[in-house]
Formats: sequence, structure tokens, C-alpha cells
Amino acid sequence: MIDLRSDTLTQPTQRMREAIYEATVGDDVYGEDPTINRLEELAADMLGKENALFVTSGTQGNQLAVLSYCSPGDEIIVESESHIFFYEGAAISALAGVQPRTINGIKGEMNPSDVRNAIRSQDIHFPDTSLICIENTHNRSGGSIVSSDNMRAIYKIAQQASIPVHIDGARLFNAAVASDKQVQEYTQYCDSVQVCLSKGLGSPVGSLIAGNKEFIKRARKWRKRLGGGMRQAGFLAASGIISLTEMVERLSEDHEKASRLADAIEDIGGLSLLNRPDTNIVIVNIEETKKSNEEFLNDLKKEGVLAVSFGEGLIRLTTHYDVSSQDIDQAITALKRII
Ligand code: TLP
Repeated sequence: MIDLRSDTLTQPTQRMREAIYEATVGDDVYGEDPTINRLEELAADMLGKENALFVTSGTQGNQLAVLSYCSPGDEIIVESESHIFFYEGAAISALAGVQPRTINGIKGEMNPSDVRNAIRSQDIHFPDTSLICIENTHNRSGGSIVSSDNMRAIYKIAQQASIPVHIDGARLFNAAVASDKQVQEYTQYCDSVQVCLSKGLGSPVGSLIAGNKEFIKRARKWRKRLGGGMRQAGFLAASGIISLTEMVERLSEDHEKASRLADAIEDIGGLSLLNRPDTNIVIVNIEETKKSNEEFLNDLKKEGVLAVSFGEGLIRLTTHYDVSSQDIDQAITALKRII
């Protein structure tokens, strides 16, 4: 089976398995896991922030940011198709007690003046705006890159209003590699950032959040409250170190595969792209085929290819480490056959 459902599906590499086997570990709730400490230092350094924290998942990392910055009754500004709003089970409301103020972006980019207008003024009727979130790359727009110019403009507005900015950077390294920029070109325009190790970077589990010391201290406490204080989790961190040191540059291979897949899809009558992919996500509009998403995905599965539904008439194909160039050829053939 060629599994294009998500880049979360990668299996740990041989190097990761060796690092996991050899890891020196300790109790991280006591701060005594040397491998976790090393991963957190490495991440803080790469992301240009004071401190970092190893967390169970991207969702947990995002939620820790919301919990650390906000109080119940606050409002946070999020893009209307962002993961934090769309896919996290309303955790911002269920856990942090905040309400979302959504802004429709274009390919994930919120217009800075829309952000400025959405910030609440002081009025007894209004909630306080306590956080602005940016997702980069933006999953539901097809892994599109939010430009550093857009981020700079939003960050400036946020700073003028003394509101922190959090980046959901589950795939921020994809943005950096695809735009040939250092990841800090993006992270300089935020107060905190979440990056996933378990997507294109191939680790089995884990994310990191990074920010200043005070933020990480608060997030560490929230992580513990949520039961995310792991013990000898250095086995997972060992793989995370391989992700950050050996798996970043190779993301360009995933982008190249997505681009080739997109080229072929553009030539198949009945299929069209939501956007040209900037990175590793290809969203295909199948409406013209007159098949339901379910039918289309079942037909594709019969041809040995897995994809996911991404809304009415849309399916998502995601490239990753465990998808070879030959797999892409086969996926293209499968798409042609089912049309
Ligand atoms: N995204 C998953 C699904 O939840 C949709 C996927 O297969 O793409 N931020 C972004 C932008 C994400 O795409 C995801 C995962 C997360 C956060 C959450 O990460 P995890 O799954 O580690 O909680």
C-alpha cells in the first residue's frame, strides 16, 4: 500500500531505532533525562528561543501555548481553517476556556489589517484578546507557506498591542527548506512556536515548543497538569535529535515528490488542484469526477493508494520519507486508472 494519508505515518528510520536503543535516560519530571535535556537545548538553539519543552504531540504543544498565555474568558485570533481551530476538538474552549475569533486567510495568510481590526479594545462588553496564532505551513491550504513578510507585519501589530504570537509550526521546517530560509527567519516573528518531530521529520512521537524562560516554565506546569510529564522519555527524544539533525534538509525530497504528483494531477482531466503545492501536501478537487469522496478513496485504495478526505469534493495526498519516487509513479497511474 502506498500511504499518502499523512506524513505522520512514517516509520522510524534505522538511525532512529539505533539512537532509541542506545539512549541514556532519566526521570524527566525531575529534569534528569539527559537526552530530553539535550533535545530541548538543541531545539531552543535552532528555533532561536531561550528554552524549549518536549511534549507529547503537536496538539498538546499548541494547547500548552494557549493555556500558558490565556485566562478563561479571553479571546484568541486564529485563522479560520487552522488546525488549532479546526482539528483540536475545541480544546481551546474545553481546556483553556477561551473563545476563537476567526479570520479567513488566503492560502493560510491572514491579512494584517484584519488581525488589527480583530483585536478587542477595552470595553466592559468585550473579552480580552490574549493570543494570535499563525499556522505555517498551513495544512488545509495544501501545506502553503505563510511568508515571513506576512508574519513580520502581524507580529508588529501584536507587539504594539502587547499580545503574544504563537506559531503552529507543525511543518515549519518544510516552510524553511522550501523557501531556502533559516527557520529563524520565521521564528523571529513569534513569541512561541510548536514544531512536530513526528511528521516529515520521521520520529515516532513528539513535538517541541519553544519560547522565553517564563513561557516554558508555565507550559511545563501545564504539561504536568495535563498528565504530560513523561518519565524516561529520552528514548523518544533520542529519535527527536536525529529528526532535527539529520532529517530537515531531506524534506526537499518530499516537496519534489509532491510537485511531481501535482504536475501529473493537473494533466488528468476531471481532477484539479486546490493550490500548487509549496511543500509536501497536495489537495485535489475531485468534484468533476462526480464521485463522492468515499467512492473516490475506495477506488484509490483498490489500486493500492491511500489518501484522506479533506472536505466536500476534496482529498489530500501527503508525501513523506516512506514514499519513494516509484510510489509516486504508481500513485499517478492509480489516479489515471480510477478516472
Ligand atoms: N495534523 C494531522 C491531522 O490532525 C489533520 C495531519 O495528518 O495533518 N498542527 C498542524 C498544522 C497539524 O497538521 C497537526 C496534525 C497538528 C498541529 C497536531 O499534531 P499532532 O497530531 O501531533 O497532535
